[in-house]
Amino acid sequence: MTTLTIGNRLDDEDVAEQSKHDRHNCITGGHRACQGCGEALGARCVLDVAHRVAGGNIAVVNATGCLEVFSCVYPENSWQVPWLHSLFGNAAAVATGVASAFAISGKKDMRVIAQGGDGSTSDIGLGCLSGMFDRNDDVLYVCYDNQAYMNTGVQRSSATPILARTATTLPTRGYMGNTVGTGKNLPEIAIAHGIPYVATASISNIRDLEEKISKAILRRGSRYVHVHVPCPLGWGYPPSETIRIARMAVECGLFPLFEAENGVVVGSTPVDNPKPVEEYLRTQRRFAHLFGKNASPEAIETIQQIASRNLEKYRLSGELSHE
Ligand SMILES: Cc1ncc(C[n+]2csc(CCOP(=O)(O)OP(=O)(O)O)c2C)c(N)n1
Ligand code: SF4
Ligand SMILES: [Mg+2]
Repeated sequence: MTTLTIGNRLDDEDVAEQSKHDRHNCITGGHRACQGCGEALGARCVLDVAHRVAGGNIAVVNATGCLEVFSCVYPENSWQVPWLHSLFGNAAAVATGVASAFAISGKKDMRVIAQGGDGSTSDIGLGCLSGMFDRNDDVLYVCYDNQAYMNTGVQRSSATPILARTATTLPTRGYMGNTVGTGKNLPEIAIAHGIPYVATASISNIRDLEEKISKAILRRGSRYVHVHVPCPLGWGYPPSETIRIARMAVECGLFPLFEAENGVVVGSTPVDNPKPVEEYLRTQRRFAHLFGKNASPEAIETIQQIASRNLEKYRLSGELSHE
């Protein structure tokens, strides 16, 4: 059964979970995310479809970060699923414990989801996450990547793009923002562990995101999904642009969409006529110093090379793609 909003002309099985009138609504409205928050939308899409596919048998462990802070300011709480706040760095370890507790008490249908921002996932929580992958613990870990520590005031994380301005990478004379040659690629690190399932997803492609989560939630062992979630406050753009900016990141090759199983990339979403990265960079104040009177074509070219390498590496128009 569908609502009378967008998608109501489609058959039931083709309708996105978010268009169904009986979606579980795991995160109710009334929370305190900023207007246009990509992370709030991403988490809602992930959890509603996971809840459907797992027949309601999900429990969620959440690292400290915007998602946790905006959703549960005491005494209020937006969560409509069993939900546990861990520390900033240990969501993967806590989730492992929760999964073990369900297994030991015979609740074999329960699926555990751990979720955190890019800071908790790629920096302080990476040790716990790597341990979880190493043991192949039965948890789906979802990283909502807004490319900085947003909750504490937009500090750099190891997922912050090179040359971006953050509160701790302020461009000054002779310094163009986040240093070229730094950073980590979390999906690649996850793939290197050889875990059963790894995927990247974007809130600009909700069907693809829902498909990947539907697949990931039903598998056993460690699974990792990395979701690109633009942040209007930290990136410096109007809230109404969140989806367009997320889409542009995919369309220029800076955020490739792919899936991997047991350490091998098995599919990717093709990009027809990739856009120049400049179009994407110009939409956000965090890159404004690369344009204007101190324009740096070399810096833009450096970022373009990353996008071009991604397009080639993940064969976004080649034989591995889904088309
Ligand atoms: C051990 C520890 N260090 C620092 C903090 C402060 N802190 C809370 S959230 C956060 C940043 C979260 O960044 P990220 O994981 O990217 O999530 P986002 O807020 O961007 O969604 C920090 C530094 C903390 N809670 N615990
Ligand atoms: S700062 Fe960014 S991630 Fe945090 S609630 Fe606002 S828009 Fe969302
Ligand atoms: Mg973040």
